Amino acid sequence: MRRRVMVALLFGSAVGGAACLAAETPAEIRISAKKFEYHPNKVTAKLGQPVVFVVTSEDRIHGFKMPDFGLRTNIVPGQETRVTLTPDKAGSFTFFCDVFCGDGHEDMEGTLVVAA
Ligand SMILES: [Cu+2]
Repeated sequence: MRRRVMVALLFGSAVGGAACLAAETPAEIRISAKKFEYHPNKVTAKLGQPVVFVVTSEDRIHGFKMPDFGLRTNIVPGQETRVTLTPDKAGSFTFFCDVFCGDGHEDMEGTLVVAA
């Protein structure tokens, strides 16, 4: 009887610990870039909740720029680039490539929707 209570207590605290850990880990938004698009090109986040953009490139160096949040990085093939953002405003915001990558570069963009 006593042993059963111990097991229940241990299990309970383990589950509680995992839930706590999940709450502290920012959500990952994975975005892959290639001439001349991002995939996906529409992503969502929640106001005040930190997210990590994990961006990769399938072909060459691209840029990832989101002026509304003062965010930019290069996306280098063969590596994951991580950028953290805690959106402090709601709405639709454009991100785009700012490293010239050929004809069609100007159309290389996507949208972040921040829900309140
Ligand atoms: Cu480009």
